[in-house]
Amino acid sequence: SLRLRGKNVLITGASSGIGEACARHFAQAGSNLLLAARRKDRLEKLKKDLESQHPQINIRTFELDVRNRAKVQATAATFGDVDVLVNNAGLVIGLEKLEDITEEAMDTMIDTNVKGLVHVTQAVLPGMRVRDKGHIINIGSVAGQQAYGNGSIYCGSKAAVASISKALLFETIDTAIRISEINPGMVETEFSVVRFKGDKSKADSVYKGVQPLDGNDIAETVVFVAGRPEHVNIAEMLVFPTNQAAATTVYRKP
Ligand code: NDP
Ligand code: 8X3
Repeated sequence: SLRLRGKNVLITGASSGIGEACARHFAQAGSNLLLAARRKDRLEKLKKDLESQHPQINIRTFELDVRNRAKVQATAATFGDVDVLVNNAGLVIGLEKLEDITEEAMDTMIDTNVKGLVHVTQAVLPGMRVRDKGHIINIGSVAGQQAYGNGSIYCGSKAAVASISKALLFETIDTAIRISEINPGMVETEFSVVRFKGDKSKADSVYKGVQPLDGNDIAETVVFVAGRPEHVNIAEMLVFPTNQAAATTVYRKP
């Protein structure tokens, strides 16, 4: 959409999967990019790649752990005006019963998926209010709408993202700021590799016999949502692969 040309788009978790695909699609739309993640080397590679394809856009990269509130605040002070914030950084650790989830895994999920999203939003939303414009797009999950066994903390963290997104709709109702929540179903990224701590065969088995979404499928919806006219807010979207019906219900070809 021409509407995204020259806009400043901040994407957290831009080093992989959905976030990286969003970076590519916003670059295609002519947006300037602020790319954040912990793995700066990956962001640098992505920046070089995108700069060669889209010499007219401006790209900056930020080594940023969204769990670090002070660092988020300090880094955000250098962003300038953010037109679109894609709160995408997130992860799941393990697939275990509640009583077996370690404190470390619990903290990592809640600190990243919930508190990290809040940290970045708190750093960016005040400027949007001053300018009375801006768009925050939160990446939730079907897991935030439907809990499943062995997913308690992750599902809870994404339910929190859903509640926060909905509360923000009220808190920005008298402004031109838009709040959107995009809830993907099964997307093949590094998500399952991270979930199973690098066990690639366990990760691959998640997608066996079914065609999952890929990062580009979600990036297309994010760019679509961001590219609507300013009086249109797509508040919520649930995006499944065709053979998925619910959080853990997919049809697998025998
Ligand atoms: P990936 O593992 O491919 O990407 C996750 C991204 O999050 C990476 O860029 C990672 O960067 C970043 N990240 C993780 N922790 C932090 C942190 N503390 N600070 C900053 N960045 C961080 O997975 P996806 O692309 O699939 O995940 C993106 C989002 O989509 C997540 O919020 C996930 O919950 C959600 N989602 C995924 C689904 C799926 O099936 N894949 C379905 C529904 C939702 P780095 O490690 O460099 O910091
Ligand atoms: C990711 C989808 O079902 O693996 O948010 O939790 S699921």
